[in-house]
Amino acid sequence: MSENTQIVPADSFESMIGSGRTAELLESAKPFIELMMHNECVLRELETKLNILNDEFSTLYNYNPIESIKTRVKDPISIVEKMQRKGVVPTVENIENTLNDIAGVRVICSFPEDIYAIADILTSQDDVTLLKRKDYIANPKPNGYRSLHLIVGIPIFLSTGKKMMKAEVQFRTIAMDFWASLDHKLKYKHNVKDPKDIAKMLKECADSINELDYRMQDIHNRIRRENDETFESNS
Ligand code: 0O2
Repeated sequence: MSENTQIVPADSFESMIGSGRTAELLESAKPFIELMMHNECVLRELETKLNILNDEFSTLYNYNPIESIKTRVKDPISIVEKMQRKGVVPTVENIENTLNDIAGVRVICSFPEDIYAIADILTSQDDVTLLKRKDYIANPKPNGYRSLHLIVGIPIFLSTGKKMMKAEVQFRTIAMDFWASLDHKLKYKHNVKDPKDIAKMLKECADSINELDYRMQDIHNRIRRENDETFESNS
């Protein structure tokens, strides 16, 4: 079965099951299942790298810059929908070449400065290549969405050898994540009475959250500075 096979041969799907050709169906799905497995591997590698950095910060500076890490492999329906939006036939090969976010990692940081620090350290590692960077914190989307998005290239090591993979890493503060979850919900609620008004309120909240993030950052920096000064004067 070639990698050019469409992942969902819709016309033959039911007839294959109906005619007892389940084995054939499973065989045809193998390249896609393999692709999903490879993306799970990338996620494990990235999650380990990020956890190591967090542990190191904790040991060296008594501070955890990462609050939490979420990972997900994009679900098949979202993959097909995104391919359709991009006007590309969803073969396994095309999916691999077209989509950068089949593997997705969301890193929730305490403060904006942590986002840039962790992103820089991650992308300076030998086996991580920065392929694309979208800074929606410095340049928020018109609706108020803020996050730092990186597309990274990273190898996984299989029995057959090394395979280069891609993943999207989204960095946000806790407050940005709180905002994005509510905004995401709005996307799927189609019977909201006044979506424009809600969008306006969300934009106002995004701006307040941004101000709050930087005020909290200032307080945090001040506490650390004063703590360091006290430590130095006592030693
Ligand atoms: P899901 O389920 O979250 O993965 P490109 O890949 O460059 O062709 P794309 O994919 O639009 O273009 O890239 P972009 O702009 O970097 O955004 C991709 C992801 O960022 C989205 O994934 C969301 O997770 C998140 N995102 C972007 N804009 C918004 C927004 O306005 N609100 C919220 N809540 N999230 C946003 P998906 O594929 O939409 O879905």
